[in-house]
Amino acid sequence: MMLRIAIQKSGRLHDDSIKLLRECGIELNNGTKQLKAAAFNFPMEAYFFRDDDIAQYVADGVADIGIVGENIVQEVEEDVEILHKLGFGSCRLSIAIPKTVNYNSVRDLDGLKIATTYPNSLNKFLSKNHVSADIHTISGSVEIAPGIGLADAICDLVSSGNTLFTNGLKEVEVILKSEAAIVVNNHLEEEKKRILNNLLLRIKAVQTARNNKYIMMNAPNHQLDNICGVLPGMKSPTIVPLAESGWSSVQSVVNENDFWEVIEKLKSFEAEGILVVPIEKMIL
Ligand code: PRT
Ligand code: ZN
Repeated sequence: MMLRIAIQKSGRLHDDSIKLLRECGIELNNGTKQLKAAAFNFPMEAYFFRDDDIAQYVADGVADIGIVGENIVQEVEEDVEILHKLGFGSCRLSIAIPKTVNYNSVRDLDGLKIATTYPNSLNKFLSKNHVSADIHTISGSVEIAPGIGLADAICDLVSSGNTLFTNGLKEVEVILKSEAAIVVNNHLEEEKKRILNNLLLRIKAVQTARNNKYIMMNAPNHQLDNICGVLPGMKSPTIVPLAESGWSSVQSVVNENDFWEVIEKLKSFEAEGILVVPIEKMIL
């Protein structure tokens, strides 16, 4: 039995999707040029599609799971479950207007013509806010629509904001925030669920490892209590005596977010020779 995963054929999510699988120990055979590729060390088969089709193909059972932006899942309104967020492909779906136009509230969108490739998401947002605007669905290059007189406003994905800026537009409403996620067909067989759980365990191990560092240092014994106080570790820090009496080697795991703060405190507690190394996998 194989778990069939849909991945973007090329584009912003492709490389990170392949990289994530590789970090999970899953290598795809015969590259990504074909429509599909088998994994040679995991019961998985990858299918390569346009991102717009992935949620639908997963809902229809063409694939069992997929890696796709939440923005697509929202837009196509297919019957799939967003199971796990992956931390890449972050963006937001926003409404933007020419920067010279005044904007006070969502009411200012009333009566405007808004160009978008996300008509369903836009429609939902407008209805929720009791705004009636004319949604103009186009297939690409949304950002040039106001400049060429095709629309008064746009609704499009934004990440850095550069595209809006270079087209003289300003972001006025954020409709949704999105990142790449694992989406799943709602009627998976038990055996496929088992493979999926195995994959999820690996993905979580990779994500946890990315957020943590392994840290080693030498410390005078009279400071060990202080040092252990700032180093929670997985259970508690490992302490090994050094050959030189009165000194120990302390080893632990530190979260990326607290990292510099912890280092500062360790130094104030006379820690020396601090080594920090990346963790490849971390299973809690
Ligand atoms: O061929 P295919 O249909 O598969 O690819 P595509 O060209 O439709 O999609 P692609 O590869 O551009 O994007 C795939 C997914 O990446 C999207 O569905 C989002 O989930 C995610 N993503 C993240 C983005 C962006 N950031 C993004 N900035 N998708 C598109 N953009 C575009 C946006 O449409 C606008 O044109 O980038 C421009 C804005 O970027 P900034 O940085 O200038 O703000
Ligand atoms: Zn697309």
